[in-house]
Amino acid sequence: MNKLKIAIQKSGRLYEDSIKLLKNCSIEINIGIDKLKTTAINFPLEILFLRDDDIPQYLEDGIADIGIVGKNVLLEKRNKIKIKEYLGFGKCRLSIAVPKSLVYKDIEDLNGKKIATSYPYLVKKFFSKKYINADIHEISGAAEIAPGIGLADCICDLVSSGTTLFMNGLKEVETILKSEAVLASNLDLDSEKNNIMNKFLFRIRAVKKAKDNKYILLNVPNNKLNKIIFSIPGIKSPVILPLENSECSSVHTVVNENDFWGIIENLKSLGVQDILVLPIEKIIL
Ligand code: PRT
Ligand code: ZN
Repeated sequence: MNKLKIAIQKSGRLYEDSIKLLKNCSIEINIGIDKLKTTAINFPLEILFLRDDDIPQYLEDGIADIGIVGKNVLLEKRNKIKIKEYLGFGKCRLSIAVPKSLVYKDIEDLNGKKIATSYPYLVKKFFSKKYINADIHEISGAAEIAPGIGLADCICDLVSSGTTLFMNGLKEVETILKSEAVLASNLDLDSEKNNIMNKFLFRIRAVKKAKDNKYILLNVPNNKLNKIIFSIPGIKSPVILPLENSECSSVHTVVNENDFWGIIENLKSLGVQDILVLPIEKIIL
């Protein structure tokens, strides 16, 4: 059987979560010492370990069929490949930052400034949309030190916690892109590889859905049952089971992480006390 080749980052910020994603999809791999490539034990998948910057080109050339990479890298590189799924990790933003001491009113203040970045294409596109005329200076990394050593007036780089900017005396003033890891694919997969990718995507979506939801169990007095069920938006109708205490029932349902605290507060205000919350491993709908 043909195997689907997936490219993941060899080491760095996306490595651990990419491996965890395979594991959560029940795909077992053994990582050898050389860590160049490996084959999954129980799924038709070959894993190639690469630098993240190389992944888009490998996908376009068909050396890898699918790959996990930051959306920031994909949009900067502009290879002919397709985003199949957003993966919810590696979240960051591509932002412009200026020295803290600079009084910044609005984007017009960037006119005529020299800006250091590893994302020249995205920065240029952003400036031309905003009619800003700035001097873009391409560097390959560590943009945050550029203003301090006199290389540039400001920078455009990835930010997650903001600590690096803070430590370098910089402040974030404009966000030009919100990014996260994505699963991207080559445009011309044959039908066999396409089938394997769809099976993999099916598992990824089940894992993602489970992560976004919680399973809750609560004991409810029967006279409040209708009111309480009405206040819980579950995935479908909740399960209601009788308890030994004939005045109460056990209600089981699934709630979305985003609605979770609101629902719990609501249930508490309705007098529900025993609430059990469980993580879900996978949801297949
Ligand atoms: O060796 P290789 O080329 O494969 O890796 P790399 O060093 O180029 O990339 P790596 O591992 O640093 O990042 C891989 C991907 O992770 C990026 O392309 C993003 O999609 C994503 N990501 C998420 C980040 C960050 N968060 C991030 N904070 N990538 C880099 N950073 C850096 C940023 O450049 C800055 O230096 O972290 C610093 C800022 O972090 P905070 O937390 O201080 O704001
Ligand atoms: Zn890189």
